[in-house]
Amino acid sequence: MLNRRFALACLAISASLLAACASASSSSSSGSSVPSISEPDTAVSLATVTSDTPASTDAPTVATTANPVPVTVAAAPTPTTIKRAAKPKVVVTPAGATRLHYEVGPIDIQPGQNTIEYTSSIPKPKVDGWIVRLAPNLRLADGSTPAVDVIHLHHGVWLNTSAVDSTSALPERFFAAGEEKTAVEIPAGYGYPYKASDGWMLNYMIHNLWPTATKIWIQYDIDFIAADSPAAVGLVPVRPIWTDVQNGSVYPVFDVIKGSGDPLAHTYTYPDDASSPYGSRAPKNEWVVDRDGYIVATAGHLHPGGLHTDMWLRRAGATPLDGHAKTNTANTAHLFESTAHYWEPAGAVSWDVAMTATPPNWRVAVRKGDVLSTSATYDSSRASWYESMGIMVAWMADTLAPSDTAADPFATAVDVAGSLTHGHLAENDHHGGPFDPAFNYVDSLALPSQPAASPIPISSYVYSQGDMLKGDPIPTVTAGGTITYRNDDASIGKGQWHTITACKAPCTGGTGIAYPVADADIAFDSGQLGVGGAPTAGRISWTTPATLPAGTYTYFCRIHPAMRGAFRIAATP
Ligand SMILES: [Cu+2]
Repeated sequence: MLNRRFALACLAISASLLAACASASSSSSSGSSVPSISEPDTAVSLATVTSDTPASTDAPTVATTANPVPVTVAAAPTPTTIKRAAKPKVVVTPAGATRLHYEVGPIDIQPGQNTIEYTSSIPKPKVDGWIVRLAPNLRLADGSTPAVDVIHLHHGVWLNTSAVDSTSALPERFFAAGEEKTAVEIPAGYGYPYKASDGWMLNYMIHNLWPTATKIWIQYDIDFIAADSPAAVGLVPVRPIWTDVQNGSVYPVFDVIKGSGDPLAHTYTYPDDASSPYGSRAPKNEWVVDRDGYIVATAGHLHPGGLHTDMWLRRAGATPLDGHAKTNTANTAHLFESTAHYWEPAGAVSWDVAMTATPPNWRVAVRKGDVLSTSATYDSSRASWYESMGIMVAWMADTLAPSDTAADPFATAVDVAGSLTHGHLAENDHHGGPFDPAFNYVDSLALPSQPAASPIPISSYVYSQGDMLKGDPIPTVTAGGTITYRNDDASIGKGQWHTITACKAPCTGGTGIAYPVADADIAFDSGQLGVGGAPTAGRISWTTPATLPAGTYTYFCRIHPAMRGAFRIAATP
């Protein structure tokens, strides 16, 4: 009971106890405390320019171009204990490039935050030049990388407001990452041209899984070749081609329901397996190539449960190659599969994953009028995956670099295996699942019933009836009846949005990046109860389906997965 009280206090009352909860339930430093140390020199206020590292950017120097020596990265995202066979890229700073380290922050993160935010400007290089690699991360005030089950980057999109995006009526989206922390590498001989006068902004969604405030810094390392550097001579410009199964949407997501999709493969591919994914509108996952050119690189972004994203090319009248075409789709070549490699011991259920990117010599010739598209495939045997994404950003050039050759994907198979963009990350090591003594969840199946309140409020991160940390009787209605939940935390601050999401009973394991998941055989999900635009449901209440058969149903909050509860449908009054 002490444990239960302790945990309840964690969830409901005390920020200082919460810090203890978070660190007790996490194997690495938690995001819940803000040490009173002075900030590092590079950290300045939001939306101002931090220092470049090294400071020589304004007058760039190139160590050597005659005998370039790859420099092993010191400031790369947290490395790297490889637990299983995998071959992540050896990350080196390309010849002639300088690694510039930038941070946006401190960003004040409110308890339980899961909001989409924008900055009007972010730090960027001070001189004209070329970007050849980008890698993201987060850090806390003490410099540590937060554990992913404590706080993480749901997604970040870097936008160039001085250019128009090629595939959507938006500023040019030139880099995106989520908690899979995909690094983008543009192959040797190419670069993304950059002007110091370009405007940059950042769209980011930081997910705080615990009800405690903190501060966070978004970090990004840019490998940069200054325009007046000898290494810049002859570089071929590339532009970002953003493909996305929900391209142009403010919050480009879709749901994968357990058991849906291909019944043999136990996978769900969006949009292929969705019924009317785009209604009567043009498919959002397609882009008509606007001029002849060459795709020189791509990599994918997806969420837990995701298995791979794929890039396809459709060409009128072309004959696809056997084994390298899209099933049941004429004239379509498979360009690349970005594969999710899970270090997660439980499999494809967490952020303990890295994506593959195209190999350095991969070049594909495309023609004006070809249709480039993407799809995303998720596992649908283990769980439902709500608010999932499928994005592939490609880099396209008008001409090839000297001595490069490109393949016609209808003449030569180009869907070769990729290489991982990074190795295992230590911040993904708290998996959850086994009993956690700090959170003594009650087995709801063994508890008696009580009449369900109407509605059942959710307040201070507690389901007022049936919360598993309270162990009180289970709110119950007779079959055919419904139970309504109301989120009374929804309007606190910028919004504290809870869900009621089915997990397999008893759903009492410790919280981590791999537990709980929406693995109940009868799936239900309330959406994020709040009124705040995406990602909220636009309402603070949710009612259980009247069709649920008799039984005891356990659920969790997808946003704050330490929140657990249960309700019951009785066969007879
Ligand atoms: Cu919640």
